[in-house]
Amino acid sequence: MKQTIRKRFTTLAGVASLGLAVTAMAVPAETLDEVMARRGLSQQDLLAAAKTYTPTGGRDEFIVFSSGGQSGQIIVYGVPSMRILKYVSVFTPEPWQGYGFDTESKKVLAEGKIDGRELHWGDTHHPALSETEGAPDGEFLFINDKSAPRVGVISLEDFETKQIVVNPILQSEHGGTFVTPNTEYVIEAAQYPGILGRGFAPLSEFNEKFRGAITYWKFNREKGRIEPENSFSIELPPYTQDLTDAGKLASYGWSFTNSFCAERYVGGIESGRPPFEAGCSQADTDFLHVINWKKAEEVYKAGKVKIINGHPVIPMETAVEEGLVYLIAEPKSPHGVDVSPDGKFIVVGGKLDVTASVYSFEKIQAAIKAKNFSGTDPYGFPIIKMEDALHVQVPLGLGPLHNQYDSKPCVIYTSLYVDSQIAKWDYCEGKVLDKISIHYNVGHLVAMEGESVKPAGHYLISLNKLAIDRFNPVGPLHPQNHQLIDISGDKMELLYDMPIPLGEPHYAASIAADKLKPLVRYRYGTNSRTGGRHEGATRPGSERIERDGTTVNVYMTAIRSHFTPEIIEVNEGDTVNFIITNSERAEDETHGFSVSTYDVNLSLEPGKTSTATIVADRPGVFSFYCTEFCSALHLEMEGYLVIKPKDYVEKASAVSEGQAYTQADYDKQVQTNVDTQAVIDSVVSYITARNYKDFPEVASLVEDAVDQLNFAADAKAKAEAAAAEKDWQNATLWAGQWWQYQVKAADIGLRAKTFLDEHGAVVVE
Ligand code: K7E
Ligand code: CUA
Repeated sequence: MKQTIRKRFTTLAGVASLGLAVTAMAVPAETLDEVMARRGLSQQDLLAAAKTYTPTGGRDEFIVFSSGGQSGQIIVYGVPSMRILKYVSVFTPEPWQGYGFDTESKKVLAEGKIDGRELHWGDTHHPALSETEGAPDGEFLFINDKSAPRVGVISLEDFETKQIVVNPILQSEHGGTFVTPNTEYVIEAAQYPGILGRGFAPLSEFNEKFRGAITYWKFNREKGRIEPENSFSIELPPYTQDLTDAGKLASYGWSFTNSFCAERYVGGIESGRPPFEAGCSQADTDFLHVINWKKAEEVYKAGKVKIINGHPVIPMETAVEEGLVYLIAEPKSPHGVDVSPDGKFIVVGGKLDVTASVYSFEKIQAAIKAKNFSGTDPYGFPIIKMEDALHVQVPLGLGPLHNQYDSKPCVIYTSLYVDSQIAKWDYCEGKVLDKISIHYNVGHLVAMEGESVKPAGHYLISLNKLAIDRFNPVGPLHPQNHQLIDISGDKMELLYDMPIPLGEPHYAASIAADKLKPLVRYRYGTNSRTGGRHEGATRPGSERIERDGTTVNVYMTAIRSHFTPEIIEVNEGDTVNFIITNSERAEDETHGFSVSTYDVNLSLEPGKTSTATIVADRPGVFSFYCTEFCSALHLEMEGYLVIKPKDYVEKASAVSEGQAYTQADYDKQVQTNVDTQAVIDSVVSYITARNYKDFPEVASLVEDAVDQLNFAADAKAKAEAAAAEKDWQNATLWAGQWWQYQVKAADIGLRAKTFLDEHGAVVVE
């Protein structure tokens, strides 16, 4: 290993001392025409490639947050490159990021226990970005779990899950998460009717006892948390509420929720009854729920609620009395409901119908004002006649599901599930403009900022349910297929297929990349899950092992390329807390921490403090190491957890080393270090002769290199002190450590130099 580093380092040093790297004139092996012929590519393919290909170091224009379906995660990728950037784990452990392994994130996952039961997955459907005045602001992200009624809160400072709230009254949900235009509330609507508060009633009492509901979770932006104590729900009939959207601008203060199975059918195929699918799609219409949440907020604040499982719920009678909820017939089994950018129209996809229905908010309000109702439903809610609320109904094709808006006025895209197509149409005039076939069976689609008051246009992504023949086969379970479509022209153009091997995508939210301002490093000693300082944050020099009865607290630091401490001795039966701070400031210098066979796995990003706890129930000598290839001596970033058996009797003896060093060894190492320093000096003068301060990336690399050189000076002092004592063993080893720090400093320096060369730095006086 050492040999290799020395060799590589000499090469680097050679380049550095030349001052300029030599670029060879490259002769391409094939011409563009030859490549096209060999791979069978058309001009159109080439154009599509040019629209998505992002050269090394290039960045994307938009960032998409896609639901990860059954994985309980969120997939983050860039558009137009379709490169996956991250998985954000919400309801499921994710080892790489230590989520569900460190104590801090375990606490977040534990918030998601339902009635005391730990859940190991989530069915994520609808991510929603926090909004300011109806446009995504890049601060927070929310997502629901359909299977267990939960909502996750993610901060986009670090793309980590900070909170999971459990809905106290629902059994399942689907119409979440959707936010109101200033993220006053995160909306979560029920799916399958149940007993509010998760109690029991026989299915024979379905109409009387089973209920739906919609929850308005209060979001506190300062704290970055949902406040369950300031949240409320509205009780609804057992109509199987589905998707939701919040009104905006013209319809601010209102929200809209679909439903299916307004027939309130209860299946029972096993006893000879027709199945749910028949009974739930028999009637021609279901109900669009039109809800005045602003007024509901007042009713809740006035205390006109019943408390179910500790949570305030506005009862149906009150909702009727106060005029909070109106129903409008909508074509049967609809799916998406999407409010237009100006808030004036609400578009509902028919799913089992061939039309999309455009409702006018103005007409709805006029009907409410004139009390122009066709009657009430069995629970007393007034019903607005469909024809009184409709602006237009447009036949689009088979299975209209979800809608997204373009930057062009009146232009909307609707997925056609059965036809496997996307329709582009004009919802003001009610006419179809274009259609494109996709592969296959599209569910949701996402246009860039396509649900905001000001959609960004450019791209549309089709989130497909099946991939069938699009990719190399990998067994019966196929990857999902996200298809990128160019919508900048009159005709939609398919650009790219992206397979995702994680879970079914439902919805995705998108945002202009420049609105995101994530952290590069944490403030020193941050508990990333609370955002505050970690009580166990440890500075270099104050690492320690503290025992309190049978609990051992190990306050550690991690930095290239060692942990302090490295040898940790405990007794069988002890509880050991490893509280580790990554003391790096350098960008992307993440360390991992694992303890063999003890299921310990931490991710320590620069500045972060994380904790892992084990009960030392198996005596032995357990290696621990860093799991991220953080530096040339990453493999040496190791240590031992010594768990002494209960009956072990200590024998006093020193560590016996495998190698003895002499003065000659010491002198040789010192000579290497002196030579190395000369190289470092030449790199430093190369950098400082240039306008490096104009490049923040380089300025922080220089900061990091200075840190390493300070560590080198410290090791040098230790080496020289040992040499003065003629302790050649320690003198040689400390001189070696001095050299390690030099190598890191030189490595960083060369990275900085390359950056300056590639970004046109100029010589300054
Ligand atoms: Cu899959 Cu919005 Cu849950 Cu439609 S949902 S596809
Ligand atoms: Cu730290 Cu590898």
